[in-house]
Amino acid sequence: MIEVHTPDPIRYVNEDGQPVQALPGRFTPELLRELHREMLRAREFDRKLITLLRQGRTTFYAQSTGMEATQVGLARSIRPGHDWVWPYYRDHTLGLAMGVPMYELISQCLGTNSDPSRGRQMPHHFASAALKFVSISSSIASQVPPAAGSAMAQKYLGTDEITVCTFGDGATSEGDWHAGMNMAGVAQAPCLFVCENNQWAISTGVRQQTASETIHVKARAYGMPGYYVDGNDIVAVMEVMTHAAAHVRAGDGPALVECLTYRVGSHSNADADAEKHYRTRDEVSAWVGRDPIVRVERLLEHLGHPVSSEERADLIARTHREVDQDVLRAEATGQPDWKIMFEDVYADLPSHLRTQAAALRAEQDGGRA
Ligand SMILES: Cc1ncc(C[n+]2csc(CCOP(=O)(O)OP(=O)(O)O)c2C)c(N)n1
Ligand SMILES: [Mg+2]
Repeated sequence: MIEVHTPDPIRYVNEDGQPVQALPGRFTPELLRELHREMLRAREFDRKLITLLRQGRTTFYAQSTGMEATQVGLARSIRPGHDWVWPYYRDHTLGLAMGVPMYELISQCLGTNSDPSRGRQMPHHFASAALKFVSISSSIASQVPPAAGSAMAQKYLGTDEITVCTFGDGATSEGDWHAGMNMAGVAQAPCLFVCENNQWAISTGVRQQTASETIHVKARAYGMPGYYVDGNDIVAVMEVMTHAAAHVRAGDGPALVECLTYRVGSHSNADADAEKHYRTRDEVSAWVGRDPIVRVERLLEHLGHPVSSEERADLIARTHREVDQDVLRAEATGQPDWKIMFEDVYADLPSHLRTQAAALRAEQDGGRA
């Protein structure tokens, strides 16, 4: 039985990889290895994308290093392609684990012709129509009211789909967050709200963010259960998330899960290095010591199924090759033509956009048009 509103985060495995309560039977060494592979793939994706950023091949990226257990664990607890997901900008690890092809994600980051949004979205703000993974918005918490609306529609239509809405700790101070939580609560709509509490909102620490003791306690005010989980323990994340998703799918109303984790790297390339000014080296290294990937490695070792250093190195090399090949393939498709800026929104272009398109054409053609 998973308890609501626990004072401490629910946990199954401690930092040393030792189970602190009986591991549910489904966590076989095979499954744990699979989860380990997915988390490590996402970690290496982060590493490679930061290199691309430094090379100037993309212009924005927000890493999820340190938060892999939260995002992979969530992906494993819902029905990808069936449930609707309203994510936020740090959720590429969730997307990859749900099955967004790496090529598509890289194409979006590079804004090439192979990018489904064809360069018209901010880099790293991808979407997947096939997986019902809604286009990411940079505006904090702006996804929360429409996610509540999406869940209300599901209830109205009587489907067994649910809506999943993710956000950071900082998002919970936005008016949109409260409006969306309230609407979902009143309508008893099937929405699973997931707070990826990485304890910082750029330079604002979570203690400056709210006077509430925790984030999950806020669920009470909106008439839904709140769960508190160790977001660096993938076993705990999957157990709690599966339980909360079942509650939501059963028609028992929305739920909030707060995953306590940590953003190990900088907020984005916008504050690379700046984080040295707002948090201590000791705090960061304490959380590096609680790495979710290392925790699964230690657990596997404890269970007698260690991941060998060769296996680990091979997995890393394979991911790097995959990224390298996808980057070259995406870049070979070329950059979209400027004209597509004016396409796909209006059937008939309004006059002010026609004027702008003509002015741009004249500029592009050096006045020949
Ligand atoms: C409405 C709005 N206000 C401010 C910002 C600037 N901003 C971008 S990211 C961010 C921090 C959000 O922190 P959190 O929700 O905890 O997510 P995290 O980045 O930590 O994953 C802020 C304030 C924004 N994008 N949108
Ligand atoms: Mg945060």
